Amino acid sequence: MWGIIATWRMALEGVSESAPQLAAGSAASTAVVDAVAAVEDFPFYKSVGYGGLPTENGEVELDAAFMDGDTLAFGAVGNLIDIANPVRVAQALSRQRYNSLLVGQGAREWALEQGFSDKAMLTERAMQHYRKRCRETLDKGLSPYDGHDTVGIIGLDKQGSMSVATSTSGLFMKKRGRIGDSPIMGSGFYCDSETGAATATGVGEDLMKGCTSYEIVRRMAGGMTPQQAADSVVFELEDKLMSRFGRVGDLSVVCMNRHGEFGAATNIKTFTFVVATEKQPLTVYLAERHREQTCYQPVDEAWMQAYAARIRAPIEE
Ligand code: SD4
Repeated sequence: MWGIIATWRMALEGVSESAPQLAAGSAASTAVVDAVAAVEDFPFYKSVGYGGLPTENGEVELDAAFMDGDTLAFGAVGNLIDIANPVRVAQALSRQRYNSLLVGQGAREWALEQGFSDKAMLTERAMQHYRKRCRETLDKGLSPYDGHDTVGIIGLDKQGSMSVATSTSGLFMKKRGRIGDSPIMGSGFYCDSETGAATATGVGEDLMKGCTSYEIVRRMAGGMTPQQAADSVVFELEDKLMSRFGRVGDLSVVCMNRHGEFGAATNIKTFTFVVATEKQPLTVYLAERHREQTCYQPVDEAWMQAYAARIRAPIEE
């Protein structure tokens, strides 16, 4: 059995290249890292890698992670500036015995020492978004944190190995130095080939309160289906935060077990994910919340076209 599942429609191109490779027997680690790197490289995805949206200081600080479900080795970077593919740096760190999570200047220096390319990650288009948001925030008092999306991809290969990788520019207009859940093992991602893997997207500050990805994997190990684990973790965390913290942000997750069965859960209106397995052709699903349960259906052609137009539309400044 092989399978791959990813947060958000933006993963489609990367997943469509990695899925046939998994079908042909290649390793889950390569499949997820290559698919995430494809999202990082695409300039029109404004929340990951090149073209990602900046901090309130106008700098692009990127977070990424990789975890190998066979060995439980992980590597992660936070606030990485101007390195082409943060996810590849994270994977390289997972091969080190120590220093698994590096941030800021130290992460950048290590990446350069290892031969990763220096690349200016702030694009003119991202700056247009930034200038527009600065003005809107001044005019209308908008929350600077609206708008975000992290790519998280889980792979299962024919040898039974699983891996997960994440990458994000984090929340738009975040403070310099702020790190979300995406490079934090157990919150933004977790993977154990003996059970399965999970990855999250949404407001990192809230996802971390539930150690969301670890908790999903733990529930799958306890016998829940991936869908039960995803729904129960997301909705219990939402209820808990509403009653004890008084508010809750966006929480969305995808997961897959070692048999290639998958689940997705969200507390928002439109969460998309991409999945392909030996049994299921490549599909983009639109997930919606129905009370304490997440339902999903494939997106239609009109949706895909509207999406393509939206991400490339000129930004009116
Ligand atoms: C963060 N979880 O930095 C990320 C942002 C995100 O969908 O996923 N947005 O908090």
